[in-house]
Amino acid sequence: MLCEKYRDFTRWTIYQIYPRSFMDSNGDGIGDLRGIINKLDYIQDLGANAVWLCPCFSSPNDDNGYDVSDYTDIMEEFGTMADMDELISELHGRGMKLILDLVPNHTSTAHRWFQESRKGRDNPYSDFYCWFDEKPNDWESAFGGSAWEFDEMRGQYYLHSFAVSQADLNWDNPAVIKAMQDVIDFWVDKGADGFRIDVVDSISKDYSNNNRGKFGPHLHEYIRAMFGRENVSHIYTVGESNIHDIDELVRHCKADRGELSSVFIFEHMDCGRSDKFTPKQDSLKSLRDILIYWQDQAEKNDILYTLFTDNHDQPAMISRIGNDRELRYESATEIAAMLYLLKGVPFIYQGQEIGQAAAHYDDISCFDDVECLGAYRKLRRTLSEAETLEKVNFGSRDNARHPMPWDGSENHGFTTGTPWLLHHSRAGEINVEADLVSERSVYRFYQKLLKLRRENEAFLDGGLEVISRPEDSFIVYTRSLGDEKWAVVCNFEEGQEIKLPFECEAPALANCGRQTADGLYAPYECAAAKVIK
Ligand code: TEU
Ligand code: CA
Repeated sequence: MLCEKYRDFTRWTIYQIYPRSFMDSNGDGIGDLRGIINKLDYIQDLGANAVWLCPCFSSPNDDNGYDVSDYTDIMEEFGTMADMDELISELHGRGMKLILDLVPNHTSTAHRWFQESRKGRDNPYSDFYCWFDEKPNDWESAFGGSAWEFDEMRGQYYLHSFAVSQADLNWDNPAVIKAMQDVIDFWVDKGADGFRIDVVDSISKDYSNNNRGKFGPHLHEYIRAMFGRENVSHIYTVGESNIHDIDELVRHCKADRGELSSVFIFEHMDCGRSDKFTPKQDSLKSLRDILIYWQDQAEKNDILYTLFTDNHDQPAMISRIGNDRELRYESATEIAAMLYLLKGVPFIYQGQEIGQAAAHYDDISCFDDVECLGAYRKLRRTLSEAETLEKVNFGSRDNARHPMPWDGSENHGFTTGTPWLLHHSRAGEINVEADLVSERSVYRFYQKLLKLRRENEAFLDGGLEVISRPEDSFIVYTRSLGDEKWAVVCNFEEGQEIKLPFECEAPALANCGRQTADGLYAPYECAAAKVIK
């Protein structure tokens, strides 16, 4: 049984915004806070009651905000602190929550702390970063090349697990912990209801392992230092972490640990794979099996699970395992039905609700992502331009970061200027306006799905029974609470009809407009129906 606090979090539906690409209000081609304020109706109408903003703090934008230069100020391009205050009060006025993206592992080298730190070994910031006379190991940065950079001014090497301009903080220094506690308190006092914590697995380093020091010896102590404090005990936290085993998950987010409320499990994503630029054979079946495995583990251990398939680092799931052409609507709705009727906290990445497909660019000059540009240079040494572009197109994070297409006009209602990143080549076909008037609207399906989930406790807190077997190319599961029982069906394949082993009412949710209760589910159909007996 989930504890009371976690049960409440299952009532949150979190809409993830990549602010740079969501909505531009002033024509500079870059999304901003005012743009988000202007689109809150759209988010609320969908059925989301919380938003997670990717970093919106001051930053030189080498990694689009994940290189913070001031944690308590707003990125100039996104607006002002007054805009943020307004966004918070607009959200709270609607009964919605705000989740901020906290980046505790590293700062931009433009941050004042780093600028002071590099000056010498005896100032208050000297030990804020991971400085060494000699490289203690040969770690590689996640974005390619050595993770160690020699700084002429200081005369030492510093660690950067990501870009050269993202210096890792030294959490073994109590002053760093205090500084990050102050950042958290600043935002909680302002009204933040929670945080997504970037690469939280990396804050305590073990310099002797070859996993870029992840899961170091003081990890749990440091997480508790952030979130185990009374004044923040009410907030929701979700850690980004490369956890693969259940015991580690339990140590992170069992309620009595005073650490995190939840963690993103990435096993169904390409995240953390050594070669993310080579497509992997995923399918709806493999997604199903991984989801069910973790759902089951979470249930047995009273863990609050996170329900997500898309984010700003990954190609759209419908492009990876579905068919984003002929079966785009079916893929989008089947994945949603299978996922969001499980137990946990739903996360929806901007554009997912209109069946957004991964983007594709024809020329390397169209890309922006620091990671993929590094990969391009490396791959290009051994591959042809065409082969390299194909890989970059598959793995680039830009294919989830293109501007949100609001309509079919030239700049798709995102900006009156020139967008910072090219629109998706299919934005004329896949956009909000077109989706909303379509008979096969993904948005409307999401709306119904989220409403169903909200209005029936069985989906929030009910037990799960999986009826389909691993060899089936469909999923059937039930969620039940007391006398109430719901069946969820997703048929993954052409040429097969599914008959349920029990009788149901006409589906309350279906992706094919069916109203009848003949109990037969057609190819690519997904539905949720109340079980009669
Ligand atoms: O990503 C961290 C992470 O685990 C990487 O493996 C990430 O998946 C990377 O994009 C590999 O493709 C987080 C953020 O989500 C990402 O946007 C940031 O660039 C990164 O941290 C550094 O802050
Ligand atoms: Ca703007």
